Amino acid sequence: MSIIFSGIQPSGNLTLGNYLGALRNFSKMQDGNECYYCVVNQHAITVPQDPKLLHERTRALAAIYIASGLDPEKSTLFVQSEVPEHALLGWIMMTQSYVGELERMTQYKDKASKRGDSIPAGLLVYPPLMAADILLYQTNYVPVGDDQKQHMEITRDLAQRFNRLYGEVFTIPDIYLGHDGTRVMSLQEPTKKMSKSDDNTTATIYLLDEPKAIEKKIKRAQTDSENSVHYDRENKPGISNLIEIFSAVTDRTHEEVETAYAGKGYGAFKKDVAEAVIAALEPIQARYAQLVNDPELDEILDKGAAKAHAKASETYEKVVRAMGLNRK
Ligand code: AQP
Repeated sequence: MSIIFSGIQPSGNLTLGNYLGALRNFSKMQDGNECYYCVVNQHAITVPQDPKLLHERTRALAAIYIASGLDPEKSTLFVQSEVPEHALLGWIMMTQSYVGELERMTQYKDKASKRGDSIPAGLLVYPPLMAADILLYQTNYVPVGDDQKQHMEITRDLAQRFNRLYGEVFTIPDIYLGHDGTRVMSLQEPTKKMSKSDDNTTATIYLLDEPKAIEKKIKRAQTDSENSVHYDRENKPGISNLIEIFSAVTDRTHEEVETAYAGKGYGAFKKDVAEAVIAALEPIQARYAQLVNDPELDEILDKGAAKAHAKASETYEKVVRAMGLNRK
């Protein structure tokens, strides 16, 4: 049995990238493992958020977790801000981090470059908070998309640094990557990842998009002029992205997809990609609609926060003692 932790920010409407890269792996791991899945709302406030929207999206994200197959009887589902040890250990991990290593993070550089002179300090210290999230549960595996590799490396570095200085407190976690869909790209700029905060909404498939919208976005997805369904990430990023999406939702290899569409052209392929994505999202959307306003969701999150707190406080207590922060 392994301990699994992962989180998603309620910083926008969830995308097909969040689903294929992260969410759908969560439910696959819940049998035989001890799983903690978190709505990381304290990460979301590393950039400004509208309080009303943040509140709504936190609840919506929890409902999407369950709608995507997470079983609250098997996994612990909770909201980050309701387990205070995340912020407490987050501060301690910040004190163990170097400004230079934080400034080298690609996500920090990307997000900071869009904010002129007013770069929130929270963007810089995002990785030590993420490290705290993971280390509190003595996590073995973290299912995340490929874009989080660098943050996972710094998490491991911080854990190893801490253990060297203060004794063996933390388990060193490993990243868990699925197969296809670990980096779903923008439909309009396929060299950039699909992101919930992209201003161009035609570039992104949202999990709650209507079938018509999905069809339209895939039809308009940027490809090339060759009209040949062939996987080549470097030279044909648009069509390769669609092949990856199609492979991921239909459980087929790239080769099988290439063979099936040999000589068929992009129009027919895009139509089938859209149908497959719509079919994959339909049951999630139906379950989400039932759950989002159900008081049962609050019960699940209350129980989840209590269970997560019980586990997190054990680790936090060890950290406090190891560092001499205890009085008695
Ligand atoms: N395009 C993607 N392909 C595969 N996986 C992805 N993930 C995100 N985008 C893709 C995975 O989703 C999980 C949750 O991500 P997050 O909420 O922590 O934020 P993020 O990675 O920064 O995702 P976004 O959509 O780009 O959010 P914003 O725009 O708010 O920054 C992670 O496991 C991530 O790998």
